[in-house]
Amino acid sequence: MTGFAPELLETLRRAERILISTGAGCSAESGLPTFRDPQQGLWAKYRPQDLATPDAFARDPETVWRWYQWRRRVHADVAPNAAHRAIAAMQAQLSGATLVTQNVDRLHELAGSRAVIHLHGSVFRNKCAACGVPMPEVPHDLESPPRCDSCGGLCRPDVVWFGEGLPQEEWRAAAEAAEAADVVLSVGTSSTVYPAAELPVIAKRAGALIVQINPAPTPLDRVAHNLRGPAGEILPKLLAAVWPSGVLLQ
Ligand code: BJW
Ligand code: ZN
Repeated sequence: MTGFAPELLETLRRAERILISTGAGCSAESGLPTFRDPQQGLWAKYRPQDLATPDAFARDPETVWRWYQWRRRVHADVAPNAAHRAIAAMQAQLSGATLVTQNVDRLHELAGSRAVIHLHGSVFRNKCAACGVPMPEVPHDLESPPRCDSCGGLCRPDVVWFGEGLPQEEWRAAAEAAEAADVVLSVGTSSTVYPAAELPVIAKRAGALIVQINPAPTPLDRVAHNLRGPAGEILPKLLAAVWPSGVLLQ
């Protein structure tokens, strides 16, 4: 007895294409704060309009840079958790599994996931704020943003801020995978940030089953099969129930 509905397990076993879509909750058990938790969330302590918009960077690049340097130091110290490992094992089990994440960490890659589609960029990458050219990683204690060799513009993290478009190729691949999916696993996202929150909607419209793994309710609840609880507990159990031969990578 796994506690999962038998029809859910059967649909997952039969699925040829699964879209796994993750958010900050997937990395919470690694020790990274989410954004919208009322106590511990980043947006409970900092104002997104002061730190995560192009205007904020134009007004006060040093403050924004230092905040991301602090985030880099935090991210560099954490390791993947059981949820990341279960997702990597699912990908190894099913060639038709696509992994798309809003997370700017690299924990899926460290857990062994391949071809991760990053919708909101990476906190570790840099680019020029003026001309967009990629810039090299710098020590995480550098206090001020370096200048671009090509145009003299300021260096910024290669993440997607509010009001900025998502990387086109990544968004196209994610939307295509949503159209084609038999099942979407939505893991640890509040499903409030667009256009990422559109993915399960696109998939549902095209006939997919939406499975949500989250300890708290979200706007996705009414269209999803809801598995309430931490991803690091639920995903390994789901993996074992659907694919008993699925090997958890260490
Ligand atoms: C667990 C757990 C455990 C906890 N296990 N679960 C349509 C309608 C309304 C607004 C818009 C719209 N279209 C666009 C917008 C505007 C805006 C937007 O969506 N605003 C809404 C907030 C209202 N979107 C944008 O601006 C986007 N760009 C865009 O649309 O461009 C088009 C355009 C451009 C120019 C001109 C015209 C059009 C860009 C959005 C970029 C988001 N950026 C951030 C920051 C990234 C960099 C950084 O890290 O600093 O991305 S904001 C932040 O939110 C971050 C995340 O990726 C994103 C999503 O958050 P996520 O992952 O869902 O985290 P939380 O904290 O919200 O939720 C965590 C969940 O985990 C919770 O549910 C917990 O319960 C759960 N949980 N423990 C499982 N153990
Ligand atoms: Zn430049």
